[in-house]
Amino acid sequence: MSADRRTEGNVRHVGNRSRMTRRRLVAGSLGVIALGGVGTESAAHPMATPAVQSSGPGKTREYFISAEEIDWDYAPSGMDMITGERLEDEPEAAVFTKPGPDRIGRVYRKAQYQAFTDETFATRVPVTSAWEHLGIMGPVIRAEVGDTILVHFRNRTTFDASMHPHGVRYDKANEGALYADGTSGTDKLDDAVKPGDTYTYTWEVPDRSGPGPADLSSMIWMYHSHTHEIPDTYAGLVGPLIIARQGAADADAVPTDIDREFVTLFSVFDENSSSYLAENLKRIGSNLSTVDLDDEFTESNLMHSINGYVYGNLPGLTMKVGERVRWYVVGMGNEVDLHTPHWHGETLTWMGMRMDMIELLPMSMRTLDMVPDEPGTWLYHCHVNDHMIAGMQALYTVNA
Ligand SMILES: [Cu+2]
Repeated sequence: MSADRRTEGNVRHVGNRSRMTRRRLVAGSLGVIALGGVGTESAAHPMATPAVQSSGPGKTREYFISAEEIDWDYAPSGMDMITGERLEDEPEAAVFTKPGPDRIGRVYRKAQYQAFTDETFATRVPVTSAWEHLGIMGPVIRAEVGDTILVHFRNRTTFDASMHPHGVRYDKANEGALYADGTSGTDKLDDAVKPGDTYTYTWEVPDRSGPGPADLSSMIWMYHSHTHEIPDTYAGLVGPLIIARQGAADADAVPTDIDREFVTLFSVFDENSSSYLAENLKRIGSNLSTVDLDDEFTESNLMHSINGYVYGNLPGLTMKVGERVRWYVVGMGNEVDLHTPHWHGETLTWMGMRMDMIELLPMSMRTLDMVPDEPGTWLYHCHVNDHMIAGMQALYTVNA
């Protein structure tokens, strides 16, 4: 079946702190980002409504996206929304979220891709309630097979950055990745966009970039900065790219056989390796030469998050009974980033199989469908014990 739906679609430990030794990757400082949403308020219409040139198959979808520096709060409520306790009252949660001498706490300088309305980069495309759950991620970039995507990227961070897409078709001038690939001149300009500069990426969406025979009517790829990939992505420069099968989408490239979409990113953001480590240390009156870079400090900066939120702070995962809900679930990070997202209360289908969890490795990209039939507020969490304790938990709500 092509465009039709073949799908239909806790736990909390208070253990000791014997967490596994994690690698310290105290990288230097590099830098960068933010979130952008767009589009109509309709639940099915995500992001930035791109400027569309021409009509019919083969539209050109034009986006204006900048990398912005922001202060990001991993737990804006100050609460563990799973237990109802204050984070500071929970020893396990306080490890990651409580600021103090030589502890950054829960607010970090980060970078985020944000969508703007035009080439002036003056007016941000509003993030609608349907997409506030994207959190630290950049705006959804959308296309239908046959389209061309134009992204005007402005780097408003203090470090070189880029946009590197997965899955779509690009040449060497549009790959957005810096490495010794034998290219030179204009083929290098996309690799590292300087602070203040703008670069336009052109990405094509041929058949091989869209849903395959066993895929649903749409699928997800990721885009991220790949100038200094590790510090760039830990800084926050990552976002979703959703491609619909030709003929299976509306004028905005939104699949017509679903009612709602969610994108969730499971990643242990290693703030020790972010472009902003030095900046974050400076803010607590410390620096790389004076801070005690011991295991406890390193541990405190491993933010076990879903879309950049910990301990149930992820907002906006709200739907209704009977809706056709598509979940795009992705992973990112290091060897600790083996995640097993688990939905309480409902089931999903993936690749024609029924499940209530899915396995993720770094940069895994999965598309699942759900038709919720049991109302309630349900736990949605990584099932890896260590990750649960460290805050990789969220809630989603199914309204009757
Ligand atoms: Cu996990």
